Amino acid sequence: MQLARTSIADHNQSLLNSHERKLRALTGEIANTPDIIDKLAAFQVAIPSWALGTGGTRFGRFSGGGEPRNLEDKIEDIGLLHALNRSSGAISLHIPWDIPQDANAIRQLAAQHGLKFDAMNSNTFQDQPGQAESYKFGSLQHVNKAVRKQAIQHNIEVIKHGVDLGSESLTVWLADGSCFPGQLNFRKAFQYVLESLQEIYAALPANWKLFVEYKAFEPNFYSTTVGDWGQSYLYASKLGPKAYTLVDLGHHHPNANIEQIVALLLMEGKLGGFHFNDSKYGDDDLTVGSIKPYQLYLIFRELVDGMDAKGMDHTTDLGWMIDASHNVKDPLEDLLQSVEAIMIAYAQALLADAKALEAARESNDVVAAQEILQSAYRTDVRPLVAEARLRAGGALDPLKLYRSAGIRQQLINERGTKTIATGL
Ligand SMILES: [Mn+2]
Repeated sequence: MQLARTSIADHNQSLLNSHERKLRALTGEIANTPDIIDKLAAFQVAIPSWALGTGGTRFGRFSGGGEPRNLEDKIEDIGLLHALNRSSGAISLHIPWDIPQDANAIRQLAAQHGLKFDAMNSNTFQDQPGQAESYKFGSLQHVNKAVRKQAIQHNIEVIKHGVDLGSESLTVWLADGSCFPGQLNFRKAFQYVLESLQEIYAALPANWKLFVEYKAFEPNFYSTTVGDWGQSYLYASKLGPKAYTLVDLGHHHPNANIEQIVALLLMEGKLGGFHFNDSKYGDDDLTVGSIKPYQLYLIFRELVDGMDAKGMDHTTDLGWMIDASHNVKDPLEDLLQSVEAIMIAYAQALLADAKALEAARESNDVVAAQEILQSAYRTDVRPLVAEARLRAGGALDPLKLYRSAGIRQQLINERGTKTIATGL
């Protein structure tokens, strides 16, 4: 289904007076709102194809109705999100869950919805039917060369699918590691992964980037072979200029200072991509900004600061993607909430007075530094985010329109109540 332009226009008309009143109050207070609104309107976050179906846990999965049945449906769902918020203009695919039967047709369909193909994701954390070798004891780290070869070949296949679709990056996340002390020779595992990544790196087209994603634990619980940003940085540095670290917010030990990690990776020119989600305990993959919105803001502050220090383009120089999934919300509503949380944190980060903050630091005025940071965080920037959406042709209140237009019911009518999206 496609959202009629008239329904967005009618919705916006009904909220316009109230919106303009709130916006005027903000623009009267803040000097650089035109610049902030332009940056917000340009910012795009990729939606992962696996987040469009209801996620599950180790214990069960409770599917919702009208879930996408295939890649075409997934693109249509992201097209709906993008029509509503104008900030979801890219899709991140997972292979083998989303292998396109006809890459040209898929490319055209995505273009019709104004969508680009963001990073491709490989999968060596599961065995697929008919696969010769098993990943039970790892993939790129495996002691058996035949297993490593199979995993390398799979990643090269993923690059080929990505080239056909116009993607320009590959994200490698490995489940490799060990569950028990003594199981693994750490140095050998590192070397095998490095050599395997080198073969994958050699297959990258000239304009491509390789993102090495780290994760501290799970599914292995004693060691992970790309376990933290230091290890990822080590791989990325040894691989070469096209390799970068990818930070997933949920892949750290509890209370890790992610904003500091981000600042240093940016300083070294090795931050490539970002996976947004939120968590209370581990890799909970909850809605962005639902648990720790202040941390999200602090991370964005470092992102903006670090990118500005290097003259980077906020929209295009890093890969921005949501990586979340859970089992109690309508996935499309959840994604609208996540994108909104990202835009709010970005707007607050743009709002913070960087010059005054630096001056406070230079004079060791700890109190002033905190006041400057928190003053931006405590500003209700939602009218700025809504204004950016309005100017880009989106809805003033995407979630409200999604509900009032009965989009989920229409999807159920089209696709049925018992559809199950491919993926986890
Ligand atoms: Mn991730």
